[in-house]
Amino acid sequence: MKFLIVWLLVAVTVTVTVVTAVNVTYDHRALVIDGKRRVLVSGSIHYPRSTPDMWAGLIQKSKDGGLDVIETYVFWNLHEPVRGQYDFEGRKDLVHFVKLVADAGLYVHLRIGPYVCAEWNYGGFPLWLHFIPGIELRTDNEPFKAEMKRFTAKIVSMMKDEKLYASQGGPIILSQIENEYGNIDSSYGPAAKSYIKWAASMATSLDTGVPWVMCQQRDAPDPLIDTCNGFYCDGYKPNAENKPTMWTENWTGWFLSFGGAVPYRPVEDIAFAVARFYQRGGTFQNYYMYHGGTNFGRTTGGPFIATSYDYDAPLDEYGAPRQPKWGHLKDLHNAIKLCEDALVATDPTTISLGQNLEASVYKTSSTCAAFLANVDTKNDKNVNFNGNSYHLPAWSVSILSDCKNVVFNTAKINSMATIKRFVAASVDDLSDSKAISSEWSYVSEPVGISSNDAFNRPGLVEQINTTADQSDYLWYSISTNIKGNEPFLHDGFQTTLHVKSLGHVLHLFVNGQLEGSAIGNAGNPAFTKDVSVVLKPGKNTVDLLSLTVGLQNYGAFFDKKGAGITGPVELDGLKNGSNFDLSSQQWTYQIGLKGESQGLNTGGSSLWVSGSPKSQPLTWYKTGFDAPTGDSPIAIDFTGMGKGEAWVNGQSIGRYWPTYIAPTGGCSACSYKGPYSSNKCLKNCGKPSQKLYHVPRSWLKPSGNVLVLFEEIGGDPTQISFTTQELESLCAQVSESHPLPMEAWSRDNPTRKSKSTPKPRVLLECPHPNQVISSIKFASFGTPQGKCGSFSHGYCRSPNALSILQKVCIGSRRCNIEVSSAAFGDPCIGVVKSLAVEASCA
Ligand SMILES: *[C@@H]1O[C@H](CO)[C@@H](O)[C@H](O)[C@H]1NC(C)=O
Ligand SMILES: *[C@@H]1O[C@H](CO)[C@@H](O)[C@H](O)[C@H]1NC(C)=O
Ligand SMILES: *[C@@H]1O[C@H](CO)[C@@H](O)[C@H](O)[C@H]1NC(C)=O
Ligand SMILES: CC(=O)N[C@H]1CO[C@H](CO)[C@@H](O)[C@@H]1O
Repeated sequence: MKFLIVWLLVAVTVTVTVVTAVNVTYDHRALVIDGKRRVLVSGSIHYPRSTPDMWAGLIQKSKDGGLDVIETYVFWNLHEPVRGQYDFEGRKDLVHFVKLVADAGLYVHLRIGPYVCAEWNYGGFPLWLHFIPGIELRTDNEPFKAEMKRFTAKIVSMMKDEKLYASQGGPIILSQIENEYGNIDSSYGPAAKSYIKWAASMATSLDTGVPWVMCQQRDAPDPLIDTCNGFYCDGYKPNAENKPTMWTENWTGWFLSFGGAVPYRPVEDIAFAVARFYQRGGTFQNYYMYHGGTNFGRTTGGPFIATSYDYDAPLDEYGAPRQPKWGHLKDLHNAIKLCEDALVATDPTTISLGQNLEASVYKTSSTCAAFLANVDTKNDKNVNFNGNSYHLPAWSVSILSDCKNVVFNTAKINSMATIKRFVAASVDDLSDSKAISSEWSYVSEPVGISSNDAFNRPGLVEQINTTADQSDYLWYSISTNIKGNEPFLHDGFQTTLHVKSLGHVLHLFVNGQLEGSAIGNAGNPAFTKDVSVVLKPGKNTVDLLSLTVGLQNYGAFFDKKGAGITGPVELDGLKNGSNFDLSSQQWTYQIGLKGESQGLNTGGSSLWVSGSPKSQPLTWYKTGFDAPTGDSPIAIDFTGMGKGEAWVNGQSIGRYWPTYIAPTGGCSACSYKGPYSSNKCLKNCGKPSQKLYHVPRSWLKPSGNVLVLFEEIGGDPTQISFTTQELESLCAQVSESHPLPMEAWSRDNPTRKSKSTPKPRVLLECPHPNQVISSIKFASFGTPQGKCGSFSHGYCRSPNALSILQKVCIGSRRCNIEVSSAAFGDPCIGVVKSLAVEASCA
């Protein structure tokens, strides 16, 4: 409690700052804030993908990582689930999020959209839009434009009421209207052009006092700035001479799909892309994502986007810095900021230093900064520049903040690395079991129609039109009376059922038994499923449970992409060669599950029966549990379960699906050198796409928590366990040839602070303030090899590296040591040596 009071006092003092209006404009070089051109670094954090109690920490770690701007989309379907009924509570509290960014002293780029893509359900559009008569989405259509304008104006006026635009003294310096429409606008014909003109003038008319941008929109009308999205944007030139070069989405990694391997992007390549962008005249770039987070509930787009939206971002799904990505990009941002005065003073002069070698110089009478790039994908090169010689590794950029000294090279990582693992957490100190609980209760979900709201239709219906996305689930049910002499029966009562579906998942029951399942994939959600079935004399029921796994979020006319069993549904061949078609018969439909309408997800209701039947399809499970101790982030390891959704104290942690396994191929070693693409670097091949699911600490009480699962295909809940994220190792590997650490350079005078010649240093720091370095697992000065977790000595090594590191580091939270022969003795004269260290904290 004491802690809380102190914290409140601090919060109050911080927020009572004087607000003054800030004038944001732009010219051909940069955004101009209060008359001064600025070089800005931005990062995306989507507020609903974390919890409000995580926000301040995420924003602070972004600031510590060298960001100036936080960018977020606004999620229309979250804020207006029913037309005219708004929701800005909890994770949806946009105003609170923007204010926290302001409290940290950072700016906001508010990308209203309101189409946002974002791997978010239906691209952020509320599903009710689809049912407005005469509507056509994202084109010059009056009903659509009326809705888009109403929502955009609503968000702008909320921001204005809270004085959140820079023009009012708030943090918002930029806003976006529409989103990547230029990628697909040709499909919409001439109406696309008039729609974009309308969107630009509608946005401008809302009079925010700050500039608007459109991303991936070459024809963005004045005064909107057209900006670039992509893995690289260094060739981008805006569509008018008076607009700055801005990069609104630089993909720090890529998103995960159920059924896919886990994508990652090496930091040397991101740093290269960002340095190239500023080298060639860019002044604003945004990391998409800086923190990806979690797709809680049913918010993922798709189909098949996973619940984790980690994105290999500099802050991991749980909010912790991903090292060395976070640290290396921080060093890059510092290096760019050292050059800011030169960057904004003039346009770059670019000169070739040879094949694949390029220097860009920003020089005025009083300041000079240079970027030297080697875009060769294989060979390191030595170049001469301004009378000095520089070594440039392949696919790298060196930044010279005074046109002479290298303060940073994108391929040389000085930052420490960490290895983190999720380890089993016991909820009960007295027991050795890793299981969350051995005491479960359950409710069986009826197979087929159980609700009074069920309805009949002749023929098969499209799913999204029918459910309006009120649930993932739609039952298609039919019964037939079998006499035994039907022409589709073979060998007694045996036949085959053929079901054709637009996707995404199907569970097929005959006479109450699960006879088979079918799943599509992200690339092709549709499928045909053939199941051999045995019917019986008399009445037989066929119950098809069709599921969506996130609605389409991208592409021209994505909103019209259907799902569900649109047929045909047939039994095996008749004597005349055709199949027996059930498609056009009378079907009975039920939207959603009985348990959903009974509110079983909250754990309430008196229907629960104790025990836990194993591997039973369509079962709700419930247990109580105590929170794992400590304050490390928590995830549930769902190994043992099939597919379903999970709720903690009534809040959905998302869809779980540990049985959807990534293909075995595609995970071979990936080099950061050469152009990146979304499937270039993959890990976890042949393993579940996602087995760990984030449980936010703020959703838990110390004890008396309720966990509910709905399992579709069958699993054993006594196998699932809590894990917590723990640090296994801290590492660093720094060469004598690396640039000096950032602390050696001064912002006011971009040349070195001290006249003596300092050396590169290794810096280790335990992330947790209450921990100290407890052991040095490995240390080698010389020619060590390998990487964090598997370092080994090379042919040359100093005999005393381990004892020196032990002496300097053990017992301290951070330690710092020069990488030089002066510190360690010279084990191989004339060879460039490095220091590699692996340590642990406790
Ligand atoms: C804002 O800055 C622009 C350009 O720097 C200038 O033309 C304009 O007058 C300024 N507006 C205000 C309200 O100060
Ligand atoms: C949904 O219903 C509308 C109106 O009946 C129809 O035009 C549209 O094609 C349907 N969508 C799908 C995917 O079947
Ligand atoms: C085959 O027989 C079925 C059932 O008698 C009938 O409905 C169908 O039209 C026939 N198909 C052809 C191609 O004759
Ligand atoms: C054109 C393209 O691929 N756009 C993607 C850029 O990345 C964002 C975020 O991952 C996606 O939402 C876009 O679809």
